[in-house]
Amino acid sequence: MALLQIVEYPDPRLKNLAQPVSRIDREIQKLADDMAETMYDAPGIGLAAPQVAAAHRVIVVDISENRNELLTLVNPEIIASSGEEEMKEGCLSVPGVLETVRRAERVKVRAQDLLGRTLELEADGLLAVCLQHEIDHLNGILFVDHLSRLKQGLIRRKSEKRRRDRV
Ligand code: K1U
Ligand code: ZN
Repeated sequence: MALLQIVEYPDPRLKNLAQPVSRIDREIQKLADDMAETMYDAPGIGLAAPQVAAAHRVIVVDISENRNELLTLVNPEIIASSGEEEMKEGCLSVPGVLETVRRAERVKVRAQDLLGRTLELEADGLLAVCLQHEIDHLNGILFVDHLSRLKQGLIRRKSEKRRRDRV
């Protein structure tokens, strides 16, 4: 397994639409393994392939306290949602920023596992929020895109300064 570099906002690669996975081969399995290692190391509760510069529709999620309930989803899609909820979110691609985002309270997600089996899962609370956040990444949407233009401008400037100061 290997640690991957996380792409940071406002890198334009985060705006790209990730492509559906047509065959779950060794490359996809290795990507998923490396993404899980990268998520646990960060640490984070989720990670989407575009965040490690891979344009595939793959996400990993683990919201468990003991960090031992890994969910790896290929081609995940939200097939039903209901309610509304506001929660504070962070993003490994937007370090140092925590903002409240309004999303659906409950979601039903259809996806494939790494063996290509189709699964459906229903989620609420933090898992529902995390799944929506990660599936947004596959569609080139960041949590900052859910905020006001004013906040987006402030976060963009903060992120650009952070990148400049690091070089
Ligand atoms: O996709 C990402 O950037 C990962 C992100 C997921 C997420 C967090 C909060 C709400 C929705 C989605 C993170 O994991 S940010 C880090 C984080 O939340 C965390 C880190 C360590 C322990 C607990 C949480
Ligand atoms: Zn994120």
